[in-house]
Amino acid sequence: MFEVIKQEGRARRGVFTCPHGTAQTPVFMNVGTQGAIKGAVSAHDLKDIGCQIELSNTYHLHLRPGDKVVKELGGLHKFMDWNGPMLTDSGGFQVFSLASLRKIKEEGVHFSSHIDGRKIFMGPEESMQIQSNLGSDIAMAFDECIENPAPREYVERSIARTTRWLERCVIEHKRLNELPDCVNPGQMLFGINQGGTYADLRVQHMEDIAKLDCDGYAIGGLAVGEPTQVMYDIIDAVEPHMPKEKPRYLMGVGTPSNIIEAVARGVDFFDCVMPARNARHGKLYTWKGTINIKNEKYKLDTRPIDETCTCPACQHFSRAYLRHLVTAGEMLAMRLAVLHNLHFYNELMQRIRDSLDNGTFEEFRATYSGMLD
Ligand code: PRF
Ligand code: ZN
Repeated sequence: MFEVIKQEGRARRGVFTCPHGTAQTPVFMNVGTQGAIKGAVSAHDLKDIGCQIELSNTYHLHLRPGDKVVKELGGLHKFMDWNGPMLTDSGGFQVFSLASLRKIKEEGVHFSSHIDGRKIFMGPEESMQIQSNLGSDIAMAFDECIENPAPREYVERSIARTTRWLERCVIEHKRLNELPDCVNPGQMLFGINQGGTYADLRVQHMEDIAKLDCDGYAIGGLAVGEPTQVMYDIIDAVEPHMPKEKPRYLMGVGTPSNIIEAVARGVDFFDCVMPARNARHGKLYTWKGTINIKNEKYKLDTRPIDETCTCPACQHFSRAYLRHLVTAGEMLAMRLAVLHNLHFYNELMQRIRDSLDNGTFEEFRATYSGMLD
């Protein structure tokens, strides 16, 4: 269930409810690709850094340990001990970004595992079955994420197929939810909009998939090679055609500025590996911009990463100590940096929500958009 409780321009403040609880939107989903957050962060840590929705990947968990194993162990919530809302991506993106020897056919995608080269087939039905076995609260449709730029003719054929795949997803998803041994019978299904950088194809595809009455809709195929302004223009074009009463999710985006700009254009859900990946490279977020903790100038800096931050790293440790841990190659450095950056993203969303509640989102946007990259 989703309810928009307040609006400022096109920006929406909402409340989303699913079988494992409620999330306040706009929301950032924290990425735990294979049942853990990269950087030695567990689901318990997620609670401490303000995470509302955890995101896992169909593709990774299907390869290892196997979704049937996870089902036998009671589902992914129980397996990783996260009892809050959870979304699983369909594999439609990971297959395209990680797997090799890929062949796209009408029935689905044939590919080789990036772990051991084993030949695997995944189509809409398989993706729904895997996500059903994992027992997430939100399953994502099986789609083709087209890299930008792509020829118009290719995009036309691809989105027609992605629509047919969605029709198959809807049927299989319904069938699975009704099985007596279903892990999470209340699992929802979100459709995914594609169409490359062609605004008219994006709109046409959105109109086609809106007819299938999914529980929410995502914009996929952005932040995959196109300039930032093109991404904003595509969101501007598609948004008016997305159902108003359903959540909207911009997949795999992005920097804090990208998120603020997408909220301004009516997006409710986000996810991105960027904060965790940046943390592992020493790039840390502060409300005055990013810093690189490896820099010599932090050698004697006794301040926390950000003086206003309440994360586990900033509450106890100095920049000097963190820099030392990074330089010495200690694993703790990675863990503290990831906790800080994820906390920063969750706090960013909290501040966006507060500004929407207070009717000051446009002021917030003017202050921080463009400043936080
Ligand atoms: N499709 C799916 N997952 C995704 C994407 C997509 O297009 C993207 C694109 N930024 C990220 N994750 N299924
Ligand atoms: Zn911090």
